[in-house]
Amino acid sequence: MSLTLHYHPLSSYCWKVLIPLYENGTPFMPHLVDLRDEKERAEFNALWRIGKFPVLQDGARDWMVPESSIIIEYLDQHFPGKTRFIPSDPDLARQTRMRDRFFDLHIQDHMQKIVGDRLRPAGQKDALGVEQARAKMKTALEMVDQAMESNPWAMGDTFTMADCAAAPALWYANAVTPFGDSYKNASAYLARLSARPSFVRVLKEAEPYFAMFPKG
Ligand SMILES: N[C@@H](CCC(=O)N[C@@H](CS)C(=O)NCC(=O)O)C(=O)O
Repeated sequence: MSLTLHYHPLSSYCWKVLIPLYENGTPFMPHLVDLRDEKERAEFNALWRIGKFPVLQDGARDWMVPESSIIIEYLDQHFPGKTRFIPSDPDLARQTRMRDRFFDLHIQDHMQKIVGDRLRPAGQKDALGVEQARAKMKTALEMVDQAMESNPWAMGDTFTMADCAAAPALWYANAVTPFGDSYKNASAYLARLSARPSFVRVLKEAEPYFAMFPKG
């Protein structure tokens, strides 16, 4: 087995790459990194100085692959399975990457800002930043709700990398501010994602760690 995934089961961006790994039953060695542990953090930083997971290591090719979208591209290229994550048509591929970026940058990153603020010490909170993040996330959720009116998946009938990005982004956005009443289509999409066996498995494995999630 050549692949090692450095990850944490509660991390939203790690969920994004666990989904494609489980979709295709790609063999890999999970390496859980506890960033609260100084030694583990130092070892992980030695691998990737940015210090953010997921990071995939491919021992066979001697590649170290950070960044969730790039990891999915790498898996699609070198470990193709029954589910392909990037369409072969260049226009569809570009649209898929755009939608992947949309879920990361316009939902997931704002959600991280909101959750991250809960971990800040009293007196060092960023109320304005959180308010702005909430407003931007709301706009993006409205756009998802409109886009998902008739499609099962982000790119239409086919499950792609964009859906791998959507699953953690929408799941955690909904945990932060439940949107079932306001955005019916986005909510139905999240329900479809949550029923997908690869994501069911990710959520099940995260369950023992949910107590670590900072409450609002
Ligand atoms: N753009 C990166 C974002 C990765 C990221 O934000 N990871 C978070 C966990 S979800 C992390 O490692 N946070 C730890 C830290 O910032 O110290 C990706 O797509 O992989």
